[in-house]
Amino acid sequence: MATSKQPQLLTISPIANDVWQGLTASPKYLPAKLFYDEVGSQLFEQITELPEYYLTRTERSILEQYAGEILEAAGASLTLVELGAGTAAKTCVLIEELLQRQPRALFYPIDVSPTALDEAVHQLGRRFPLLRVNPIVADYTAGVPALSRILGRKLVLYIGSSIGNFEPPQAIRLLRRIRQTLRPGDALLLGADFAKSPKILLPAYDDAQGVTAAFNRNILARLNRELEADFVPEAFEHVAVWNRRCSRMEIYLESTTAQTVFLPALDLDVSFQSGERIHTENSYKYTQAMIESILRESGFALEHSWSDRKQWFGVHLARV
Ligand code: AVI
Repeated sequence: MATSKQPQLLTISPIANDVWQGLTASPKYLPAKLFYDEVGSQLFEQITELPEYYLTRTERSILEQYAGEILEAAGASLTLVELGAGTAAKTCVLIEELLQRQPRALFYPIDVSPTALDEAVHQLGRRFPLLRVNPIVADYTAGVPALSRILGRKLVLYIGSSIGNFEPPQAIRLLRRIRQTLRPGDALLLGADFAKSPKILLPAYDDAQGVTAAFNRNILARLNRELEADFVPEAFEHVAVWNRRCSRMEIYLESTTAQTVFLPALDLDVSFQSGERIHTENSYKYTQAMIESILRESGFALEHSWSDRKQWFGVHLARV
C-alpha cells in the first residue's frame, strides 16, 4: 500500500528574527525582552531581593507609605488596571487600601504570561474576596484596545520601573497608546527610577553575588537552548556602565576572547573580537523634568509625584 508523504513542517523560533537582527548588526545587540524566559524571570525575582538592587523595595516602601494619598488623588470608584502585572504581588498594598475606600473593586491585570495571571487570580481571590479579577493575556507594549471597553473610572498602574527599559521615543509611543484607551478623569500611576550617583547605580546592576551577571549571561544560554547555538556563556563578561549623557545604565556581554559562535537554527556564524560587546539592555534613569516631559508628550498631565526620603525612586500620578 502506498503511504502518503507527510509534508515537513519547518518551525521557526519566535525569537529567531530578533536574534538574527541583533547579532548581524554593528555594534551587536540583543533585545532586553529576551532576558525573560523561565530561568531569566526567576533570576530577575532574585535580583529584586538583592541588597544592591534598591529599586523594588524603594518603590514598595513608597506605595506602602502613600497608598492612601495615591488613591485619594486618583479619585473615587476606581477600577484598577495593571500593565505587565505578573503575579500582581506588588499591587496588593494598593488593592488593600482601595477596598477600605469602596465596598468592592474590579482589577484587570495584563500580562503575556498566562501562568503568572493564573497565580494572580488565585492569590488575590484568596486574599480579597470582594475583588473581581479579570485577567487579560496580552503584550501591553502593542497597546491594549480592550481597555477602552472597560466602564467606570480607571487607574492604570505601570509600576516596577519597566518604562526605563524603553528608549524614550518608544516609551512615549507606548504611553500614547495607553492614553488613547482612556477617558477624561482616568489616571496613570507610573513608577520610575530617578537618576542618581553611579556609586549607587553601578552595584545595583553589577551585584557582589553575580546574580545580575547570571541574568545577563542567561540570554546566551537561552540562545543555546532555543536556537541550538554553541555560546560558552562564561566566555562573556557582564559589564554595567553608567552613561551620564543619556541618563541610563547600559548592560553588555563582553567577549573575553576572539571566538566564533554558530547558531544552526539561523544558519549563522557570529564572530567576536576579544573585548567586543553585545549590548543587552538600557535602563533609563529619569529626572523629574524628563518624567514631566514624557507624560506631557503622551497626552497626560502630571498631577502629583511621591518619592522616598533619598529621592531614589518616584511614583507619579498623571491624568488624562
Ligand atoms: C525590569 N527592569 C525594570 C529592570 C531594570 O532595573 O531595568 C531589569 C534589570 N536589568 C538588570 N537588573 C534589572
